[in-house]
Amino acid sequence: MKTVHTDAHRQRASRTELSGGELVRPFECPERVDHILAELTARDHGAILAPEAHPLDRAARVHAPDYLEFLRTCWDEWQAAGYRGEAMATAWPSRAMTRARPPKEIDGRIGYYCLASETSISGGTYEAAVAAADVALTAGGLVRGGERAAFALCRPPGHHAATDMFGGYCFLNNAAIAAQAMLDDGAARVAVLDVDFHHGNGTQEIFYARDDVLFLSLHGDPDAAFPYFLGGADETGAGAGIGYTANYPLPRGCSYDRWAGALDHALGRVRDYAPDALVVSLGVDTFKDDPISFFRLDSADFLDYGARLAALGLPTLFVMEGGYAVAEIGVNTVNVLEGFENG
Ligand code: OKP
Ligand code: ZN
Repeated sequence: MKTVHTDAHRQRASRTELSGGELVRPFECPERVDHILAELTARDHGAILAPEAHPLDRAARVHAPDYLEFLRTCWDEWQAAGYRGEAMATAWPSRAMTRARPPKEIDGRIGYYCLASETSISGGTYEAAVAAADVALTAGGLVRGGERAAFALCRPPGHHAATDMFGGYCFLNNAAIAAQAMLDDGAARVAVLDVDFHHGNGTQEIFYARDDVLFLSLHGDPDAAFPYFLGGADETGAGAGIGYTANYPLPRGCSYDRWAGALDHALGRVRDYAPDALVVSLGVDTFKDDPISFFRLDSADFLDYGARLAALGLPTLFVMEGGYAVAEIGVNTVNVLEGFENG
């Protein structure tokens, strides 16, 4: 399987994440990619290609133009305002303050576009996010062009990014951008299966009222896990999209047996939908030693579920999302891809 990758991700090198009331070095760090690349190379997984640049219109198919402009200019405006730290939101339109329109001042504007304040914006964040979208689009193009599967080694991740909101380490929704591009390039239906530990709230929001994308997510129950405010089993779509969202919230300590049972159910839904392609939001933070998650998958389980994905027989685009047990992220990620190829 071919991998698409670029060093441009290194420009996303924020120093601060708000975690437990402290500013810590972000869990979502550049070394994550180094470990995945090392494992791809050690196991001779396949060619590693550079992405092609795509026009921003591709991202604008799922993101609002004013949001893209905010991302592009945020860091410069933050610095121009004289703030010394990285750009972080501290106030936003909430249930009690419903004036939901972007203020002029960047300190307020960042709140309008932010859904979770752990994530700071720093120099190079926008450029890295655009490069990650290019990675997903290029790998998606390979799949549309007839490859059985391709791996988009995206960083920063994307699945929490909504139409006009960033957070949860995500800025542009790489998987949604790639899925939309497949539709725009002729696919009739695409399924997006999100196996990251966290609910793919952004992807769900983007496609919630549509029947041309089936969105399915297995994740930590939002009663107990980020992103907390979306991801319930009762969210099944709206309007024309009713029945085209499926959530599988799972409890703390979830074993592979239980997780794989939910996966098999989701795969049955994908099969019935008969899409032209499958996009997998591939986070490996379901691993037992992940520092911010609470499932119990071990490294061999990733091989096993890779094979289950392959059994669908669909053209498949893997898009990298989370995974914060940095030393094991390479083995776990490549296990999914290898399990798929040998499956
Ligand atoms: C991004 B992806 C840590 C709290 C972390 C944000 C998690 C974002 C996960 N103290 N909250 O889905 O892997
Ligand atoms: Zn995650």
